Amino acid sequence: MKKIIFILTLALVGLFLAGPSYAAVYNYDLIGDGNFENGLNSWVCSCEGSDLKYNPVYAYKGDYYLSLGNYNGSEIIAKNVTLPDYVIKLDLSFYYNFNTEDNTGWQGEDYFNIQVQDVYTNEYYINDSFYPSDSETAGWTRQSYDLSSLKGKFVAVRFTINNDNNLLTYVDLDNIKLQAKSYSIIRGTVKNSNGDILPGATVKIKTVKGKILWSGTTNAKGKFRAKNLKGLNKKAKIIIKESGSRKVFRRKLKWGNFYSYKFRM
Ligand SMILES: [Ca+2]
Ligand SMILES: [Ca+2]
Repeated sequence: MKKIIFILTLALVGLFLAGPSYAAVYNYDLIGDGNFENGLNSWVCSCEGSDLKYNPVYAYKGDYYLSLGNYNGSEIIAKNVTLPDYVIKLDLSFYYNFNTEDNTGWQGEDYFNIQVQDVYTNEYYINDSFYPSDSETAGWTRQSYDLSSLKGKFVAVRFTINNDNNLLTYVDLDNIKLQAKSYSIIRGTVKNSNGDILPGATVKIKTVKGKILWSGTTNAKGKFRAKNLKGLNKKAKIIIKESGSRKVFRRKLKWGNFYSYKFRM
């Protein structure tokens, strides 16, 4: 019995140590409460509780959002995040609504700034500012940054709004996410028009521009499993050939997803 428990423990520790690096597919958020639905305790914030606004109609997601700025000085919200070294894709994204009275065209002291900074070396990987002269957004606007090259680093993600003493600027923020994503998998079953499974069918998965992402054949059960697929902003082409017939299917392919499709020739 002891031996069995020991082996089970080893297996569990092994699973834990392996972590998501061996998991087939994952897509999860590293920020935590970027939706501001549970207060500001998980953030470092040089702001005020009153900056957290309740408005289920206006909030981009949920009931709350954060409104920074609108007074003489700067307000900052930040969080340190460990970026795992095993991930394939890292995407920082958020929704913001930039409002300003200071539309003078002068790029001065009113600005909205986004930083991703190395906690150890202080190097800035992202240091991006929006000014009143860049004009207001007409409602919630999505902004995103590809942080894939930063895997394994420990970074501060920081949003700052600065104002001078007249003509105020503020930014509403919601739905901040830092998604860690794997490659994707497409599992397919190929059948002919009669509904019979088709073993040995050739399958090629390509980008719309024709670059091959995966190729293989269906097994004895007419199934294939395409692994390690890069995410695309467009649909992928899935080209299936079997005894003289050829058919092209188009299916969406994002990062970190498991897709299961049936294909009828
Ligand atoms: Ca929210
Ligand atoms: Ca101003």
